[in-house]
Amino acid sequence: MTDSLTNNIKHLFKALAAQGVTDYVISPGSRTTPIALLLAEYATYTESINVYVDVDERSAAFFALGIAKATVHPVVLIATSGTAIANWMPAVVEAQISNVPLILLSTDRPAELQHIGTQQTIDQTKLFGTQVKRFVAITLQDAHPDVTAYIDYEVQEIVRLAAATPAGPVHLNLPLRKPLMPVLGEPWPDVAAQTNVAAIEQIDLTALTAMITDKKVVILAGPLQKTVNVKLLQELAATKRFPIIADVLANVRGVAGVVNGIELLLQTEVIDDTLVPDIVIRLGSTPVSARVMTWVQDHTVAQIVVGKATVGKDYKRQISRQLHVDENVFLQALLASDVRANQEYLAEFSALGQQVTKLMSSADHLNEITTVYAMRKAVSNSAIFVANSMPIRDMDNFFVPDHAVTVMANRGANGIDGTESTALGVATQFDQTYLITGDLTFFHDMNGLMMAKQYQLNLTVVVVNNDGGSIFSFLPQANAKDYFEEMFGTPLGLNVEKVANLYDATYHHPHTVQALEALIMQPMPGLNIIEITSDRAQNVLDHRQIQNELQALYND
Ligand SMILES: Cc1ncc(C[n+]2csc(CCOP(=O)(O)OP(=O)(O)O)c2C)c(N)n1
Repeated sequence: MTDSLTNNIKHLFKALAAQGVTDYVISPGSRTTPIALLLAEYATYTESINVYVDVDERSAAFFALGIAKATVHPVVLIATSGTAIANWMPAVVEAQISNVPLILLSTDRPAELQHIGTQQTIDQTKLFGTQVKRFVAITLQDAHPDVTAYIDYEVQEIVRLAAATPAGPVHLNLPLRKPLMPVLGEPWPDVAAQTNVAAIEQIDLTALTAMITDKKVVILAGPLQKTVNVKLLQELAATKRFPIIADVLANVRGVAGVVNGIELLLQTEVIDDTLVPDIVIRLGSTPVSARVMTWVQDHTVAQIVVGKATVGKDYKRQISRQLHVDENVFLQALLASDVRANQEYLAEFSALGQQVTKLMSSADHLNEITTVYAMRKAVSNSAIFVANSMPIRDMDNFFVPDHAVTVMANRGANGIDGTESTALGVATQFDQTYLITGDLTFFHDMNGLMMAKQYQLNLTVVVVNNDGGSIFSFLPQANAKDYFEEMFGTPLGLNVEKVANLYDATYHHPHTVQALEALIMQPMPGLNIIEITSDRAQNVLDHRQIQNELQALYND
């Protein structure tokens, strides 16, 4: 006969399913026993349920983050009590800032074993503090029908809350008393779905369109959630002809009127004051380019910020007007309006972005810049996950895709941790995924690579190996020559090929742009690691050279 533990856990899973949750990432442990066994049973008879087992909780959390980023749907994490769940923290922080829905199910010792020296027992109450949208403790071994009804209700509410804009993580702590074995092979209950109906939003843009017509208006598209329909944004560039300064994570590049390389253009001072906009319309979260935000601030440009998760997120405090509306509703209203852009302005502005691309197409030496440029050859409909440090900055300047691809990164807290794991989480949702990363970032989460083999995921990792952190060579501490290498450069001297062998990856080491592009442009099954040998000092010179070339184009 089914006991209360088994029955309540089944209700927990069925309540999650009632809200459309399908993906679970679980790490092994004893306290999770009834949850793990019933999840395995549930997945056996339910095709839509995907269970991933990852023995490293830090990687598991980033893997779940990757799935949730790619699906824009809550993903469940499950782990045992103690330090296991504390390992989730970095991914939880990233999810909180970048608005990714995660459902954290931590198992715990019961109340009578807390604070009295019990093994593997830590205080899990509100462990993630302000990083989660809600903390709830649920007792699963109480036979009272109210408890089961509460699980049906509250678990569905928790899923709704995680996904509600701005999305983010929620934490359910599950204290469990021994015996922990559930009853297997019994029928499962049905749980009725709670229906959530969102109001249909509208926005009146009469005042705004009058304000912006014929003005020098720029749309600044920062990193955008996958829920934003970038086709609307591209249509806006094509039909209304507003220039769009597009962050690499806006996924809107490759269309006329869309400008890339804003950081480089501002750094080289090739944008003169006649091109300063009257008004900036900003969508998406904080752009990769820090200079573009300073530029808007320095010229006291009026800034209109659109999007429920974006409003209130202007660290330059330059916002003139905030539109608390879904980005798609705004874009549709702007497309339907009779607003006109200043046509000369578009022509002058988009010529700038083309200059950066023109420079790239003549570069033929394999280095860090031409490596990110080669990523444009990524196969159609693939995903490119970009590591922090120099890869995201170089991609932001130089990447314009040849085909439709989805570019993602962990740009909430900008950590160099969990990178392979997030990329592999993304890889569960794409036929082909790429990761472009520096070597320190690569070694930081190399354990995450084991999931590629476990689940036959197709990931091509491009490791730019300059033996250390090259970003610091661009910063003032590079002048502290006596201490720089030890404290910032931090060369590890590790062997990428041996890592490839450890994780059964196919290793490649191209030495020319053509050889790299030939690898990138074809789908590659399984785990592939492409090492690009670089040099930190040379990388600084390469960046200076391209800045000089860009300036020379304008001085001619
Ligand atoms: C978890 C975490 N630790 C430390 C940092 C600080 N940090 C930023 S970039 C960087 C170096 C990264 O080196 P690498 O991955 O080799 O990339 P490169 O700088 O060479 O492009 C470090 C340590 C961080 N952002 N996140």
